[in-house]
Amino acid sequence: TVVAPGAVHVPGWLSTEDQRRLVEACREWATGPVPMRHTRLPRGGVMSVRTVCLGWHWKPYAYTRTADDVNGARVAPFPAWLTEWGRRALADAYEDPAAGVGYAPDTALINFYDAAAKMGMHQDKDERSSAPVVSLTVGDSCVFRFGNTETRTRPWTDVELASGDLFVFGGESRWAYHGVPKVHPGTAPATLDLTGRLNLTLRETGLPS
Ligand code: MD5
Ligand code: FE
Repeated sequence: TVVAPGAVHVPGWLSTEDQRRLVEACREWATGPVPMRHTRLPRGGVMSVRTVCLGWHWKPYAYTRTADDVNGARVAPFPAWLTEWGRRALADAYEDPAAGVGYAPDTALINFYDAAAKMGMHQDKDERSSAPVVSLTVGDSCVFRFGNTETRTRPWTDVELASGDLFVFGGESRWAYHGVPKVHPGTAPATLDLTGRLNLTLRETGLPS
């Protein structure tokens, strides 16, 4: 479903097997060199989601290779199989085999939402690349709020994102305000053995490797 120019929602994109693989990988990354945790914001706030990053560490509001606020460790590498998933995601969402060619995401932000977690309306503008963001959801479903590029207020479109869904944000949608106002607790497929929602976003930072 095309939600806006460049913004495409593909429900049920991940097979059950791939969802399980992703949950298993997230469990390992969550206890990796820089453990999953609530990010502290420079103005004193604490994010309600818990985050672990691959490739680059997202230190609000910049990317670094190490997480000095935690333990100074270098983050786990961005795996080649996620690059392949990202290329396949773009080709499928844009129904164009060429759309994924050359896509080279170098960071993944993995956000874990418990029943109370939310993400306020924001733009993702810490990347210097205008390449699309690939978003994958596993676990509980949620309300995803897709806004506009001008303001963090209406007009917006609320979309239900469920386990296995793909969302691609490219073109002008890359810079739209967006957020997650609500998670639906207990809606994860039983086979995942997961309480809560995991969201992975694949991005190109545009930074020198
Ligand atoms: C989530 N995560 O569901 C969302 C999915 C984040 C974040 O917002 O920053 O970790 S990513 C949604 C996204 C990315 C880039 C552009 C747009 C949406 N957009 O234009 O709507 O946890
Ligand atoms: Fe975002």
